[in-house]
Amino acid sequence: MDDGPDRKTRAVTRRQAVGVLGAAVSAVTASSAAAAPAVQARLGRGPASLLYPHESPTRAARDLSGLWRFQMDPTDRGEGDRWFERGLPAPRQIPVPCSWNDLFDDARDYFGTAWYETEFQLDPGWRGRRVCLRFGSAVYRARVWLNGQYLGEHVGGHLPFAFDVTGLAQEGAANRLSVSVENRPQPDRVPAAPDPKSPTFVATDYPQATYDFFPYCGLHRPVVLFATPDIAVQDVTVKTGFAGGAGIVDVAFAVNNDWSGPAVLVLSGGPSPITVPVEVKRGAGSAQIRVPAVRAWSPEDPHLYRLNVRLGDGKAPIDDYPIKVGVRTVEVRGSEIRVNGKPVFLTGFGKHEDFPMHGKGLDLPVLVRDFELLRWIGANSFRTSHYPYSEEAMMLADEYGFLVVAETPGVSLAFSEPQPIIDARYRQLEQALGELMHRDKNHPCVILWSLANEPILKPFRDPGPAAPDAVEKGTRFFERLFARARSLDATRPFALVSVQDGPAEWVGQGDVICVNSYNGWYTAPGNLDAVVVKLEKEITALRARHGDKPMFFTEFGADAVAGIHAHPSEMWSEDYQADLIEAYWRTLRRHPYVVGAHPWAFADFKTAQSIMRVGSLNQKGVFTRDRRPKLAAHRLRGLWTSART
Ligand code: BDP
Repeated sequence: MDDGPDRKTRAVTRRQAVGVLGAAVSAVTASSAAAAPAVQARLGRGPASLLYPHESPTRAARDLSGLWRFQMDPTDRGEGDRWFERGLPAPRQIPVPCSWNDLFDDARDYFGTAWYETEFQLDPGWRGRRVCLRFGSAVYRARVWLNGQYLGEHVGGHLPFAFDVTGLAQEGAANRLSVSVENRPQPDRVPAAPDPKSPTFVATDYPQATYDFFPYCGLHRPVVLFATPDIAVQDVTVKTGFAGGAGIVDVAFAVNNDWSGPAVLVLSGGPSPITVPVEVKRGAGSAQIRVPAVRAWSPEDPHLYRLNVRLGDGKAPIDDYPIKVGVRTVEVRGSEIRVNGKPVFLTGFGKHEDFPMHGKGLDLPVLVRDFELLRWIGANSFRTSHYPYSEEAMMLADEYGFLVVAETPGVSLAFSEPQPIIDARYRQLEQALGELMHRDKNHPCVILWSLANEPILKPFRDPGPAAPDAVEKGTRFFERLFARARSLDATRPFALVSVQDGPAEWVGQGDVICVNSYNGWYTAPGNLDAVVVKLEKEITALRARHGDKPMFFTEFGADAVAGIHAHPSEMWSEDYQADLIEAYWRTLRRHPYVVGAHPWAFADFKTAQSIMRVGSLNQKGVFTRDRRPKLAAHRLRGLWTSART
């Protein structure tokens, strides 16, 4: 069941068994890392870089998005029958990227293995270059073959993985790419599914998940083929700050193959480009760039500089990797979150990647429209609830100047299960956290890492008691996770998002106290008068427990079915939703140490079927699923664009 260490062993064994170790391939994922070193050592190029495949004079990329062949494999016979060699026996067409669930009637509630297959030609202009294959996200586990040869696998959705396919992808012939993807509900995954064999299991939803969104699956983000020189920039880390009126940009980068030699950093976007030479030693280079009269990145002026990391001594670079840089600082000071030294108040929402037909597939028009609507309503921020969003979303947030709370897929972790299950989840979550922080470390928009959403003592719908040591188990889990996270980034604060009344020992480990609070809905439903009284009590209790740490209400709200109205307002009406959100807003704004208010949610989104979710939708969106404003959207716009802080 555990996708962790076992999987690694299996990957190695399998590779040896089918004799592909001689192939020029290397898989670069934590889960397949064990398979890679032998191959990498011989190639000397190291693992494929996970940097976003931007093009430059030395780099080219080809998006393989489009219609692929697709076949479900409910009995898991595809590998045994060598579909990766023979081709899919009875395929239909599927768009990539996209979830499969909304496309085919028989696939909506299908979470088992499904195969994707396509062919591509290699650009003759890429001859002699290193060629890699990169997946933006596959939910949940993907296994990949090229021309019948196994490349490796990646476990966990929402994060990129890549393979070196130099020499294996051939010029002058069709190259067949085969991918198997599965998203089986399992208790030891993150997010987890409840164990139907547990004596306390009660099915309340279909499909039964532990979290409140539909478990869409498939190849959700672009699959890209990209070419680089053999010696290339492998990774870049940018940290920014200020010294007087100047900006400080610290750049550290890695070059593969332990390369040593001259390089140059070029920062443009100011009055004139700034060039700093660097001596790369054994694959590592670093330098500081001073930017006089810097234009800081901020929500009001999201200015982005462009940094080029160029290997070589000048004219014709060996490699050139471009990245955008926003110069800004973020810190928690007393009860404030400060950006560039100034306190910010976060207005915005928790969102979802969710749209009819596409499911969780990357949809650029929806992304742009969402950001336009966030601007229209007066939001300056959002949370990537409850998993990492696309890299395109993060790049666009840099451009729009949104402040982003970047969240891991650690939603609804429960701590009454046996320790081996908790340990397996820990391993998976630590892997996802590392991959997320590595992917998003250079985005100025990311101002806070959220390690988890609503960890709980026992699953919500489990009628039994929580394990007596559940609090302690969770405390240990989060101590380890926070320590790991803090060791990876010293420039941003960390938090976990707690559910109303969640253990103080868990949320208290964060630098910001993030709380989801549902007075007027799950507690005191329908009673608007009680909302403010209960909320005030909650705020007082949190303050007493957590001292002067900033407090951030990351969720509150009510379902509203668009078109239902009531006066006096009542549950499920647009009026009630608007009134409840306004009551929260006015109450929260009375407390100077509350630094953010994010109504849940930005837009209605698809869920499992249940008696709680009309139309299989969570309707707490202030926009409908097709992005039409409800009354609450207009109300918020009034509050947020006049009461700007
Ligand atoms: C919160 C969860 C969120 C749910 C929301 C709700 O964080 O994912 O969608 O409740 O029930 O507890 O609407």
